This record gives sequence, structure tokens and C-alpha cells, in this order.
Amino acid sequence: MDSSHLSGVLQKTLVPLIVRYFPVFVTLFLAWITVNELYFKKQSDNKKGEQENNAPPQKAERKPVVPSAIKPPKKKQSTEKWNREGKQNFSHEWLLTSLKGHSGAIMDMDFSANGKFLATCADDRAIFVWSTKHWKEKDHKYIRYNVDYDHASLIRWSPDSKAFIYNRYSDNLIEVCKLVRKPDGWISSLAKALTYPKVHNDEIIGMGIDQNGKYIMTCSSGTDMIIWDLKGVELAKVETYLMNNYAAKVSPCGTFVAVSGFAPDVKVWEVQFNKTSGEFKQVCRAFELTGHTSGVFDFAFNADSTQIATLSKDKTWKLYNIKIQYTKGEDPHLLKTGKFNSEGKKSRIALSPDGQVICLSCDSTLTIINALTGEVDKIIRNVYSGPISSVMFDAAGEYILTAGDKHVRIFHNVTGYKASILAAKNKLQASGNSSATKERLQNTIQEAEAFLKSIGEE
Ligand SMILES: *[C@@H]1O[C@H](CO)[C@@H](O)[C@H](O)[C@H]1NC(C)=O
Ligand SMILES: *[C@@H]1O[C@H](CO)[C@@H](O)[C@H](O)[C@H]1NC(C)=O
Ligand SMILES: *[C@@H]1O[C@H](CO)[C@@H](O)[C@H](O)[C@H]1NC(C)=O
Ligand SMILES: CC(=O)N[C@H]1CO[C@H](CO)[C@@H](O)[C@@H]1O
Repeated sequence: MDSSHLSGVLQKTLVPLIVRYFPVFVTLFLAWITVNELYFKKQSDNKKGEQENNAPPQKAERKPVVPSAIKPPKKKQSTEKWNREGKQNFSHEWLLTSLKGHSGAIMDMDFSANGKFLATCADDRAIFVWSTKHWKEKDHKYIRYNVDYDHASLIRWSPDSKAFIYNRYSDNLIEVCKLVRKPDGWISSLAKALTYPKVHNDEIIGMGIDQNGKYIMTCSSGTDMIIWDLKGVELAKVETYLMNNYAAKVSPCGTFVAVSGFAPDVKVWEVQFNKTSGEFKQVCRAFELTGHTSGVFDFAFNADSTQIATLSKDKTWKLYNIKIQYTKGEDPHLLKTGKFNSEGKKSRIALSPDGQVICLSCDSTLTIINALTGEVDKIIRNVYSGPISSVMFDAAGEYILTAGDKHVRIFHNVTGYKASILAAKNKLQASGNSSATKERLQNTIQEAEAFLKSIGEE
């Protein structure tokens, strides 16, 4: 009787209470979920920020915090889904084509010096050598090479376009692969030719070959850089004193090796050979690029090695003139600088061969800057479902290439056309030119304008 009485009381009091306040419970529950979601998102954003830079997260990423607690966190879910599923059907007015064949994330790419091949390496263990001849057609010719029991994350052509080097990512050493050519110019096979001894303890993050074929440079994420001869003999070991190396390059002229890292100055060395005997002499300090206030994620040379563009954690990019007499103490000159919110070490920078266009990548977004004005010309988002791993121009500066999840994307260098119009107009304004020069400049402008029109840019 006691218990039935109790249940009777409960039924009379509690049940109506529950029924009455049910909407409130639901609301509170939803509010709790929403607050949790927002809180954790903020936490992870903050963590990212702490790791890469101490400034608050990017403005664009900040979604307006919805005050109404009942609204489910729809927006966040959709971005997550977006990131997971990716965009298979990426399209853009500037996109010429995508190179498809890899089944994993492409980590690096490089053009051969003769312009005939593009090599790509991916975490699917494959290296592809693509013909650059038929980009405007639908099918893209390539030959595949497998890195046994490992994959490559860096790849560079030898200056004679007859071989390339790549790193074995897990083994952390360098291998050389040679092309066997067919009479028609295409490749019949690819064969491993040489394995370099393992010397770096930390992950190899940079690699390059001198265009004169005298040396190879490898650089680790620690503080060491090695100069090798092409047979795999160590010529010199250089301590970079950058705390951690982020990027390392050989200049297109072959004279310089440069490294950026956690410390804000980019360091440039000259690799010297005896002019009469051709023997390796030494690696000596040439100059430094100063001005950044934080680590430099990446940097790039223009084609004639007279300029370097840098991208830093301090949220700026900078363009330097390095055509200087450094032996007489002249320092590089800052040409342009601009703001860019790069969020991590994976951010990349590319400088067009003529130095007129800068490409910046951060995550899956490509930003294209007119280096003459320093202004952003285009932002292309969601190029991949994952991050862009590499950005580069072809030798003619006609195209911008990005590598990322499975595909290489080839964009028209539209900004380059705009920059060349601007440069030509500036030259036209300068008086005292012959009529032939004027005509040539006017032709340049007309052709570039026609192209821009054809692609829908005014
Ligand atoms: C991509 O496009 C192709 C053909 O246009 C279509 O068959 C496919 O379903 C699309 N995929 C996605 C994920 O939209
Ligand atoms: C360059 O090599 C030649 C011949 O081996 C030698 O006589 C000369 O001293 C070297 N020069 C320098 C600057 O080391
Ligand atoms: C003439 O044109 C050239 C480029 O074609 C330019 O460098 C120069 O400044 C122009 N003006 C004069 C006065 O030569
Ligand atoms: C920056 C750059 O290299 N721009 C080039 C883009 O392509 C046009 C057409 O090939 C060239 O004229 C520009 O110099």
C-alpha cells in the first residue's frame, strides 16, 4: 500500500512536471551540446594557434557564435563533412586540367630542365613521370615507378633530364633513378641507379641539385645540411643554427644553397668550386634575408636567381632583390611585402620565373599575388580535400601547378598576364622609345588582353 501510495503521489506530481517542462529539458540539452561543440572547436583552434603562432585564429574561420541555444550546430558539421569527403569535382575558370593517376596524396613535384617531363611522388609509393606535351588533351601520358617498401616525399630532376633523385621517406635517405629512353623520346623504363648512405638523423625536408651537375644538397628538420657529389660522397656538412630547418633550396643558378627555419632569418651560402680544377672548395656564408620577426615556412627563387620570396609565421610574405655584391657587404633589398595568414609549416610559396607573380598556399587555399603591386589578385579555395603540398610555375611561367590529394592541378597564370600588361603599360608611358618597341609593347598588351577576355577576366 505504501509503495502504491508513493507511486500515486509521484504520478500526480512528477509526471505532469516532466510533461510541462519537457520543452525546457530539450532546450537545455541542445544548448549543452551546442556549447560543448563550440567550446571544443575553439579549444582545437587555439591549440593550432599555439603550435604555429600565438596570434588569434584567422578571422575567416571564426563563425559567428549563435546566441540562440536551440539552433543545432549545423554549420560546423557541414564543414567537417566537407573536409572528410573532399571535392572530387573541383572546377575553376583558371583550371586548365588535372593530372589524375595517383591513389594517394602527392607530396612533391618537379619539372625536368628540358621541360619534357613532370615528376610527382605520392604516399601511394608511386612516382609518376608525366609527359608535359599533351596537357590540353584529356588523357595524360605517364610512366609509373614504385618505391619498394617505402614512399618518396621529395623529388628533383638531374640537370641533364636523364635521372631524378628522391628520398626514401621511412629510410630517410636518397636514391637515384635513371630513365631509359625510347627512340621516339618517351621513356621505356625507370631503373634505380644509386642509393646514398644514410646520414641525417632527422627527417629530410629539403633537397636540390645544382644545375651544373656538381653537387646535391640535402637538409634535415634538425639543423644540418649536407653537400654531396653526384656519386653520393659527402663534400661538406653545414650547421644552419636555425633551431629547426623548415625549407632548403638550391638556387636555379647553382651558386647558392639557402635554408629557412624556426629562426627568422633565411640563410644563404655559396658553394665554391676551384675554377681551374673544378674541385669542390668550400661552402661559405653569403648573406641573410632579414626582416621577418618569426620563423620562415618556405621561400622561393625566381628563374635567374635575382629574387627570393619568403613566407613567414609572422603573417607576412616578403620579396627581396638578391642581385647584390655581398662580398662587399651589400645586403639584400626588400622589394615588396604583404600580409598573409599562414597557419602552419605546410604553407608554401612560389615565385614566377620573371618574379611578377607570387603564389601562396595554406591548407587547401591558393592565393595569387601580383608582385608588381603587392596586391592579392585571386583566392582559389578548396583546391583539394586536404592541404596543398607543393606549388610551382612551369619554366615559361604560363601555368601554376599545385599538388595535393591524388591530383596535380594546372591553372592558367592569369595574374601573370595581368602583370605583363601592367609592366608593358608602364614601359609605354616612359618616353623616348623607338616606334618598334612601342609596337611590340602594344602587341603584348593586346595579346594578353585577348587571353584575359577569352577566360572571362576583364
Ligand atoms: C563528378 O562528376 C562526374 C561527371 O561529371 C559525375 O559522374 C560524378 O558523380 C561527380 N562526382 C561528385 C562527387 O560529384
Ligand atoms: C685550384 O686548383 C689548382 C690545381 O689543382 C691549384 O693549383 C690552385 O691552388 C687551386 N686554387 C684554389 C684557389 O684553391
Ligand atoms: C623604353 O622601353 C624600355 C623597355 O622596352 C624601357 O626599359 C625604358 O625605360 C623605356 N624608356 C626609355 C626612355 O628608354
Ligand atoms: C609571371 C609570369 O610568368 N607571367 C607569364 C604568364 O604567362 C604569360 C603568357 O605566357 C606571360 O607573358 C607572362 O610573363
